[in-house]
Amino acid sequence: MRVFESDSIRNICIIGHGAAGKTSLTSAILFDSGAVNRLARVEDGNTVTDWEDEEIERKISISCALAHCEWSKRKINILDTPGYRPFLAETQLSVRAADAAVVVVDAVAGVEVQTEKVWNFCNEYSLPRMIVINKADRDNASSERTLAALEEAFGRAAVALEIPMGMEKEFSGVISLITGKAYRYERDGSGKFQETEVPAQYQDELAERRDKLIEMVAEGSDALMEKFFAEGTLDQADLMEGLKIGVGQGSLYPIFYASSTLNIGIPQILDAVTELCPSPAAVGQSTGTDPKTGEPVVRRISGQEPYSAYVFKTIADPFAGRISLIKLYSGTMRSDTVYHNQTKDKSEKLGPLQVPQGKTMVPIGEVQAGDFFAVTKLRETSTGDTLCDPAHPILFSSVELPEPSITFAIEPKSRGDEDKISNAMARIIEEDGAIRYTRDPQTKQLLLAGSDQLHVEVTVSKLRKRYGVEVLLKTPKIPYRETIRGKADVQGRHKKQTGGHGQFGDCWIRMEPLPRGGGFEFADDIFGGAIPRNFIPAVEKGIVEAAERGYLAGFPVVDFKVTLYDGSFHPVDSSEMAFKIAGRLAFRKAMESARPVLLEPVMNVEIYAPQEYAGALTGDLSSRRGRLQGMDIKRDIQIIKAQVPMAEMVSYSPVLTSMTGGRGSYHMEFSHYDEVPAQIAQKIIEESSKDKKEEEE
Ligand SMILES: Nc1nc2c(ncn2[C@@H]2O[C@H](COP(=O)(O)OP(=O)(O)O)[C@@H](O)[C@H]2O)c(=O)[nH]1
Ligand SMILES: [Mg+2]
Repeated sequence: MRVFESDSIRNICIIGHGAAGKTSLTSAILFDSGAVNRLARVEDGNTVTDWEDEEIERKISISCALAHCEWSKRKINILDTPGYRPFLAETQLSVRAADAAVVVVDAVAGVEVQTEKVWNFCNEYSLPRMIVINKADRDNASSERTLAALEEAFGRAAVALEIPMGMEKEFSGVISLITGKAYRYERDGSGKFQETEVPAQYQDELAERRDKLIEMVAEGSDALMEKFFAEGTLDQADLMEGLKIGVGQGSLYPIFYASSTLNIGIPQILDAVTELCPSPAAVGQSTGTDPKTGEPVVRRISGQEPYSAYVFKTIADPFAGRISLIKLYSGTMRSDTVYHNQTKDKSEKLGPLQVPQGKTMVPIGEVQAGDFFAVTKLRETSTGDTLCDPAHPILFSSVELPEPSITFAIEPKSRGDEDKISNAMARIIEEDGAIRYTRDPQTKQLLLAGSDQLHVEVTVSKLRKRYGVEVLLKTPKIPYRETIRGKADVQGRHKKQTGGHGQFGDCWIRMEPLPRGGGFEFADDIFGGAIPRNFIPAVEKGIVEAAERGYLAGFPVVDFKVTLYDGSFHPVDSSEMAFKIAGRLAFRKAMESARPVLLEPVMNVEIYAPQEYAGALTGDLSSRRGRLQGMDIKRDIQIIKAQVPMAEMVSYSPVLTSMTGGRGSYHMEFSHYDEVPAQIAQKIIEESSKDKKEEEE
């Protein structure tokens, strides 16, 4: 493997809505550039970048995958990314690492929900973008409609640099506005094409579009504007220069056409990647922070600078172990060398550096600034870490992944597998930071949370296939709680005479509600030694323990205050144990008259869907006891904000999917506890006494 300098490298991520053809485009790129010797297909499960078992089986991209090729003596690093919502965290990681994005849209479907989402990821990093209208060969593919949708979504800056020759079954190639030539392709997947003069029927359109393009490009720079005014046009070199500036500064999103499966239009896209997208050297610098002061630190992307690198992704490979994908920002890195992990403040030896082609690793002795590489079996290093020269410290910012929106309980099929699950989950989380694995302290269930049901199912499938643990997915138990609405003033008295020593404890308590979230308060109001000091904590302990076990339905009692104000004791028979029991008795007696109620967790929910579904969605929410908090519209996407009891949301994900044809998504987080309406509470209480009976039987 050759070593490439930073001006000969392009780092691109291929992003877009699911099924737009990103993996197929990557496959065609690898074939046309000679990196692989066959045009692999998603359907055949043999593409370089959908290499994980889960991806092959489901025929969708789940993780981002790194591949590379050479084109015009440049090395192009390609990150193929998922486009389905449950896996967009991976896409975020890729966008973070790339220097430019190729946004793929389907020529039939146009701009879709996740197209906008991934576009916004690029906005966050001011990433230069080009657009590929793929599937130009499909029935109902339309150039006009797709261009209009792109312009509407992304503005006038989205501008075609090509005219497609025919669409749908007739799609046979492209005409370049830059070269003014036509490229006519074989339709056999070979990628063979002929460069020809532009057919007569396209000549007027070409001239008109080219003039418009030149004018637009000239607007992007003062120097070009002057030339344009002086000569009425721009020559080829100036046009290219202007396009490059426009793409680099994000004022221009050039559009190209392709059929990835018929292998049409790819070389023109690769020319554009190498000529218009910035190399790391052209990007110039990367900003991080000083680990001590938090002040910004700028690092030039150059081999002359001290080394600095960023770990953008980890793969938990069951055979190779942990694989770290790394972008080297500055300096040079070599195989089998000790480097400093600034994030963890530890040194770590990197073994052989490797260049991944999907799952295949090619060893490389050294890597130059701007390039990507992989290294296996790092101990200390995880996704988001910075490696750098400790004498020139810098920390690069990592990606903040979205919080999960759906939670399942998992139960091992065989008892005793819990430790195995914990170990396996720790590894899965290394590669998928959008998964959460916890144990609910109240319900004691193991909880697996992800962005979507599919996300959780894929994780369960990884557990089975990679680590041999089978688990069942269950609806998580709702962590209900109990509280009181009224006050009580009661006595708890424990007296027992067994053989020699008796037991005696006696206390008087007042119980009253606290505001929501108030927890538990205990006040000691004993005067004159009615209960000796050393027994008072025992009374409190008895109450706390009883409150944890619940009164109505076995859920912990919260938000109440107990004041211990009187009692009595026996000089011989009183003990801590006796006062603990007295406390417990007092608690239960107080609950009888303090009007106990059930509390349930209520979630803040945000739902995103096209406007047309707003009515149906809000209707559904009110049937789930939801309270609408507000509506918002962000470009055609309706945002519905509501507060909904958690119990009503556990099965929401599939419902939303079916109600919106997969176009809706939602996010929720815990808001507060609220009283359960009486009728529903009654059912929960009945259920719990049934459960208890079953347990006892
Ligand atoms: N007709 C046609 N089908 C395509 C084209 N590109 C991809 N596909 C098909 O569309 C589906 C999704 O493609 P894939 O590359 O997995 O999309 P991704 O989710 O964006 O990676 C697969 O069945 C592909 O065979 C294309 O240019 N034309
Ligand atoms: Mg894909």
